[in-house]
Formats: sequence, C-alpha cells, structure tokens
Amino acid sequence: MQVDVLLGLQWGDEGKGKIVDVLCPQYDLIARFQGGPNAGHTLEFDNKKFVLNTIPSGIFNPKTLNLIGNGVVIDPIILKRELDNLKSAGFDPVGTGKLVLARKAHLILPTHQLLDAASESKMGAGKIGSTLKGIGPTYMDKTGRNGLRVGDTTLPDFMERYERLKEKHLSILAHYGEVPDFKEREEAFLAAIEFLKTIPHVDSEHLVNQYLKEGKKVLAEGAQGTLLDIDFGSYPFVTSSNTTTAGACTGLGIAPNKIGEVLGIFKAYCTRVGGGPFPTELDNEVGEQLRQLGHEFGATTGRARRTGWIDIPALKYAIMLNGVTELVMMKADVLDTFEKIYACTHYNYNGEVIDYMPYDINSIKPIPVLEEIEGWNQDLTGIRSKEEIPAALANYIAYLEKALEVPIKYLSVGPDRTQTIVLK
Ligand code: 2SA
Ligand code: MG
Repeated sequence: MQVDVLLGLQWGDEGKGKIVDVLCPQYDLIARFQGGPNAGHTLEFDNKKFVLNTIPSGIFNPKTLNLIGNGVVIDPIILKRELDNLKSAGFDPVGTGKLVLARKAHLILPTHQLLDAASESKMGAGKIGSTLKGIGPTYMDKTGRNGLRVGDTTLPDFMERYERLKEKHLSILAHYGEVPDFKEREEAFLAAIEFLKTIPHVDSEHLVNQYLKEGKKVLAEGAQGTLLDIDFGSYPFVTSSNTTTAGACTGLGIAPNKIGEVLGIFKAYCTRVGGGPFPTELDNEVGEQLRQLGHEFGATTGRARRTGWIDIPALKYAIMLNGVTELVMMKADVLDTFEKIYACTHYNYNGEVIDYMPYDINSIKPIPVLEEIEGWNQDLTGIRSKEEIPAALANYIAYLEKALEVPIKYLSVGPDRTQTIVLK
C-alpha cells in the first residue's frame, strides 16, 4: 500500500478541503502534513458550511481516522476552538477517537504571533502578506532547534521550556519596539495546552507506516499551494513549509517510494492572497467579477483574494515538482457567464518568449501570453454527470489535458460535496 497525496498546484485555496471530504470514504486515514492554522479548508454539505484550519478534512466521515502530522505547526488555542465549534455542530472527533496528533508537531506560542506581526510591520513594500498566525517564526524555531513540540507538553519541565523560549522571543520583540500585552492570550494558550493532552499523541511515522503494512488506505492532505512552497514558490512571498509532495514525506515520516497517486488540484482560473508576483493577475473589472462570482475572500482572514486567468507554465512547473498523476479542476462554474475565457500559455520575459517560470519574477514581471478560449455560457452548478458537460467546457478540459499532459479526473461545479463529477 502507498500513500496518495492531494495538494494545491496554485497559490492555495484551490478547494483541497472539499475534495478530501469527497474522497475520504475511500480512505482509512487522512493526514495533514504541513502548514498550520494559516490554512482555511472549506467544506459544504447538507446546507452546512465548515472552515477547518488545523484539522484534516476527513473529520466528517465517521469511519476515517484523522492525523495532524509532525510537519504541521499547531496553535493550541485555534485547534481547541475548531474542536469546540465542531462539537457544537454535533461532531466530536476527540470523543469518538477520530483525531490523533503527532508528538513531533511544533507548537505556535503567543509570542510567535507577536513576532510574525512585528516582522511584517517592518517590511514595508516587501511585506509577505502573512496570515499573522505565527507560522514563519514557529518554523524558524523548529529549524533553529529552539521549538517546542506537542510531546513536550507532557514533560515535567514543560513550563520551564516554555518560559525559556518566551523570554528569547521577548528579547527579540524588544528590538522591534514596545511589546504588546499578551497575558490573556497566554492564559488561553496554557489552558489549551491542557486540552491538547486529551487528544491522543502518536508518532506519525509509525502510525502511517503501520497503516500501510496492514493494507489500509492513506491520503495526505496538503495546505496552501505549490507556488507558496518555501523552496520552489515565489520566494520570499511564500509560506514557511514544503507544500509539495516531498513535504508529505518529511511531514508524516514516509519514504518517497511509499507515495502512490498524487492528485493535483487547481482552479479553472487563478487566485493569490497576500503579496508577491502573480503574472496573470487581472487588476480590473474582470478580476473583480471573478472575485465576486468565486467568493474569493480568505477563509481564515477574510482578505480579498487577487484573481487572474489560469497560468499553464506555472501549472506545468507545479505538476513536475509534485509528480502529479491525476488532476482535479475546481470552480469551473465561476466561469459560467464568461463569453470568452483565457489561458496563459507563455510569458514575455525580458524580451524573450518563454514557457517556464523564470528565477526572478519579483523585479521583472513576466507578461502573460494569453490564448482565447470559447466560454460555455451555461449554468454548470446543476450538472452531475460527465454526459451533461457542455461541448465548450469539454474542449477546455481537453485543451488543458493536452497542455498539462495529465488527465483531469474530477471536475467541481460548485462548493457542495454533491457538485463533483468523476470524469475518468
Ligand atoms: P503565512 O501565514 O506566513 O504562511 O503567509 C505566507 C504567505 O502564504 C499565504 N498563505 C495562504 N494563501 C492562500 N490561502 C491560505 N489560507 C487562507 C485561506 C488565507 C486567508 O484559505 O483563505 O484566509 O487569508 C494561506 N495561508 C497562507 C499568505 O497569504 C502569504 O502570502
Ligand atoms: Mg483556503
């Protein structure tokens, strides 16, 4: 048995949560492997809508176990709030034993958030547009070997370790200026740490490999998107983890040869939230139309997302990095009213026409070369089978499959679970 991976091929918000929710009945274990509560995974079913930040999107399936892997960074306050909200909606993954937590996952401290905000405030135009959840500073402490992990919370000297790290943060914060009061947040953090102890702690590497040995099916759920990868994204406008397939190996403790299918998910157009380059961005009325029709606002922060046409060179890059074997196209319905849609096939860059993402897209903007595509001008939200797909959409799908050289297996025509069509 191998681990299938589902991850975003653009700048996040492709709809990973929805598809994991749709696919999870086929899996025994759903595992988040990187990122933290910067993620906002939205799921809709039975006229209910849920946004998950830390919890894997398999949580609504009573049969599936959900693992928060070692590569994830956890804000105990947010995790507790997520679980409290689920409980009031009638779901109790802790009570039913459907959620486990990697001991080796790192903790986001209240002072990590203060550091995130302080760092962003000094960046001026170079601001990353972080969600300010403390993600960057927590991963910095992880690689800097100062971090605190979930397993540390049960050690007798946890409070000493906490105070030591907090003091380090306070001395850094003092350089930025006045340190905001965080007493209330600290109290909530320490209370949430006690709550965290009620969720079973596991070694994700042993759990996942044991599942595979027993012939059980595992799906790794990515967060953010490939173009936000710390190594291969549009650095420095990225998040602080490996959002690519390789991140599933380190973020769960599985060997590369244990990776099975890689499902790459993308929108029929493109969005980005936060700073950084976005070659196909439509900073105009059309962009606004995409934003309104696609409800493109941050699921966690509410920020308006930037919008643009689909970017084929960027998608090809993402497919290569991840070893994508199957594609999932989302939000085709958002384009329902467009007479014409456009796809970026190449870039004009520095006097040349190129079909790849160049190194420096921050100071020299690639100008997209756009191909016009006939729109379908039809409401897709009610279609449920591939036989109902209009010819113009079938052409768009075939066009993308040819350009991307990977089959599109699923098509989404709306936010609800049921608005998902199996194409292959
Ligand atoms: P961070 O918070 O330090 O990781 O931010 C660094 C960059 O990564 C981007 N980022 C995201 N991009 C899209 N979606 C994300 N999740 C939320 C959502 C975002 C929200 O689902 O809508 O609510 O605003 C996400 N998380 C991080 C971020 O914008 C920075 O560009
Ligand atoms: Mg999101």
